[in-house]
Amino acid sequence: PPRLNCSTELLEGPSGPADRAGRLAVLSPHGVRWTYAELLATASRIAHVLTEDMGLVPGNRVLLRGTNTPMLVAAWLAVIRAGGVVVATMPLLRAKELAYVIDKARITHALCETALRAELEAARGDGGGPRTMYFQGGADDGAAPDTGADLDRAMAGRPDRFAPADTAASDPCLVAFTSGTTGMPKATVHTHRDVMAVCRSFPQHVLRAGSDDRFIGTPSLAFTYGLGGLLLFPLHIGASVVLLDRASPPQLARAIDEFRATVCFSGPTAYRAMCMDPAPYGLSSLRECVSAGEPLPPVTRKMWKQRTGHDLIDGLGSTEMLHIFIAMRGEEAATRPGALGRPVPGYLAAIVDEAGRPLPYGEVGALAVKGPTGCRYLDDERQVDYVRNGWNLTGDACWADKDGYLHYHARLDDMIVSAGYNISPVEVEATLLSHPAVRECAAVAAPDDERGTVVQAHVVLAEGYTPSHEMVLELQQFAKTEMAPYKYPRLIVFCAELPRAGTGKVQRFRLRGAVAS
Ligand code: 3SK
Repeated sequence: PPRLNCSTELLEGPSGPADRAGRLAVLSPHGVRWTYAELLATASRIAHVLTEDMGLVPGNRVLLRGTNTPMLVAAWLAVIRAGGVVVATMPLLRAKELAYVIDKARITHALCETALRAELEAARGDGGGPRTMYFQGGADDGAAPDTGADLDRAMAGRPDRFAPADTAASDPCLVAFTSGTTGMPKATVHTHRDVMAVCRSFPQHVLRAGSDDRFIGTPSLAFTYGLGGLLLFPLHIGASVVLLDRASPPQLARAIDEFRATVCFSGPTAYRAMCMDPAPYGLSSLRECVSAGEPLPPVTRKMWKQRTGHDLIDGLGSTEMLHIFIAMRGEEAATRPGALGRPVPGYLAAIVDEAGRPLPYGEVGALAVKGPTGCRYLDDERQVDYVRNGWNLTGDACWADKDGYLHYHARLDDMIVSAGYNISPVEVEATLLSHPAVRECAAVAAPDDERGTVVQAHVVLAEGYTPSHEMVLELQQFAKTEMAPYKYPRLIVFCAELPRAGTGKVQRFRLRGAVAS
């Protein structure tokens, strides 16, 4: 419809609030268990504070800063219900990065978890910055109330209904920042209609979930992968979601067991770590597990199947497109080894050359996608590089087979060209990960006088293995027997961990130029 406030569909469902009022909506390991009626009441109270105490008017941009908690979900819905635009930020952001967001997105208001206030206050500086209120994060575990939580106090006694702002479907409701894996994050703008479009594409056509499901996962709600998987998709179908403010792989595994979660959204590194963890957490409640954010190595898919009996759904998405636009269910993976999947219904994909011409099947080129959630950058001249003739160039290099399955090659920025060979870091990483000594790894190009660049692998060793010259030789020998030898990592760096953005994605630009063993 031309008039649409997406908070209404998310909070009330297609047939009104009475239909789902008593069902559980959000839960947390700190004891919160809100029904849909309680979530609607909390979001409504926050919307009253935003408009009546903080002076929010439709179109204002509101920075949200918090870990994944029921209160953050309520704040997200409240801003949109009041006609504001949510600008959610990663909890790990420092003052300088927050100041960039405040300036770039022209933030007028902010809602922040009390535990994360220091960096936001530093970003606001003496000039005051956005009008800000603080909340406690929704803990209900008997902890003493935080005296700094002025939002929690202001909400008390406010009406538990708030008439949603009369917004157009094409009005912006979200400004999402890209993860900054290559440098300065870009701001992407999404509308109420975009939000409903992602709820009706991947979850309806690929994920098989219903109102009895219980969602759980690791990505921050500030990353659009987490926003979809842990807020939009469960609420849209009236299911429940467990929100983890801390979500290391062991914490995730414990919570899956404790809450009997059925649908999980996470990334390859966490799935792999849960497989390697000797703790005997039962993961038997899980039915549907989605992996995105980073390419899924075939060995991780295999390990997960052995550990849980379930196939992973692999997806490729982007902040620019809001959520997943190419995906494959695990059952298909058996007959399509190595494939990434096909366009999610609603989206089209093409592999094109530099001039935007379609390439023949089998040839690696730039991935272009078209769909209902296409990208609009906020004040950014890079728009012309990213969107051409209505097609979004995602920055990924892929190839397509004759049946329309896409195969991932690399991020275009990350491709390694060595002695004239095009090498995919994804393939090098997948190979090294199939060696038992390798827990995590990332391959990048390192300068080399003779070959231009060579493959440099950064390796986190699994427990029980130690860095040594012999280990370098063993991994190199292994790589040469598993792949065409020109792809083997001529340089190997051992490290304790890989540098990652708040989304969990490896920040390869920080690995380039590292000194090898
Ligand atoms: O950036 C990504 O990898 C991603 C994946 C799935 C959904 C959304 C995003 C941003």
